Amino acid sequence: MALADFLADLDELVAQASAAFEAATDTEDLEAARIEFLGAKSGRLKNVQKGLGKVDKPDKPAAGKRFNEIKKQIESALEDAGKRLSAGGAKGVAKTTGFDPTVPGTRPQLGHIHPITQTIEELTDIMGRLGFTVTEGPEVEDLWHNFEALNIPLAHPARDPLDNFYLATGKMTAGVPQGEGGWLLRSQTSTVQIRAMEKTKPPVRIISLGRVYRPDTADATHYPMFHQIEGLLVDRHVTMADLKSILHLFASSFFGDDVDVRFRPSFFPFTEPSVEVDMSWHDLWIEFGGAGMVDPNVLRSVGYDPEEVSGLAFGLGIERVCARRHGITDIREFYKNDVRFLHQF
Ligand code: FA5
Repeated sequence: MALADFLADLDELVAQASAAFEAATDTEDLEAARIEFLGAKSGRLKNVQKGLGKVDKPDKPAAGKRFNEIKKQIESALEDAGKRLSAGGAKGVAKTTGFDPTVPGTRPQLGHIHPITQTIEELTDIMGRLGFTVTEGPEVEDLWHNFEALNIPLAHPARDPLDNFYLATGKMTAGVPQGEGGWLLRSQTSTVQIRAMEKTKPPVRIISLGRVYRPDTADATHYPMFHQIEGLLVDRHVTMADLKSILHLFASSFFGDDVDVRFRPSFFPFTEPSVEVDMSWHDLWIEFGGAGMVDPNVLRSVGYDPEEVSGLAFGLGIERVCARRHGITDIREFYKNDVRFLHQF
């Protein structure tokens, strides 16, 4: 092979390699060009090198020298192109692979516990420390547990179909189930008092937290589905003083020491005497629920002897407790599922 041909091949190669490296717009392009020209196995420089062996013997030193020069030129053109691309910074890299390890990661969006559930967990914890264990009851309830056993007789206005979600599972008259098999969505967690006492002999010290349903029109303090926490303590010598101190401990554990609890005389068929429970926190009194001493008729309905034991019971609205704690003025916010609202808790 003539020296001139070999040198011409080298010149062409360096021109083409430099052009390819300069044309590379990202590191992938550049790597492909590197492999094409400098690839160890079948790169084009390697192929031209094979021609070196065929150059006439006297011309070999000159050919070899020129080959080494060209090789260096191509390598430095590659290096320059690499520097040019990395000077483009994160942008250049991101364009090539779609991944830039220098950019801070985006945090995955994590859901978190709904404020009502958080409140339920906290109330459970507080009452647990006062020795109350959690009992659950069904949300679809029979008439015995929702009314009869709670001393709410058939003609009582609390049974009005306008105040209850009856299920049309049997014979209905004027929206009210007739006979034994009537069912409804429970209107209060007091049903669980009965279920707990039916299962155990005194002493009883339980709480129950869950959903209840009433056809109330939704407004700032009412929702047709809401949550209550029910508490029941039955033992010898339980008094109103115990009721008040338990509710006070409960309120101060949840709100802080600057909370006040007051009782207003009231009426519930299943407690005697009965009270409305108000709590004041930061100078604002709010009604949280009802309470009282378990009516002897209720104790009798589950086979307890009211001469032997007495009981205290209370039922508080969890939405109201949670709203007051967080300064929420409309409980409907809890159920709009607006994540901007829910993310605050
Ligand atoms: C009762 O439900 C009784 N079972 C409470 C009770 C238990 C009394 C044990 C005696 C012994 P009342 O209907 O007042 O009581 O409801 C209690 C609380 O539930 C209310 O004070 C209020 O905080 C909450 N509440 C009632 N209706 C709604 C509603 N529609 N939406 C949100 N919260 C409500």
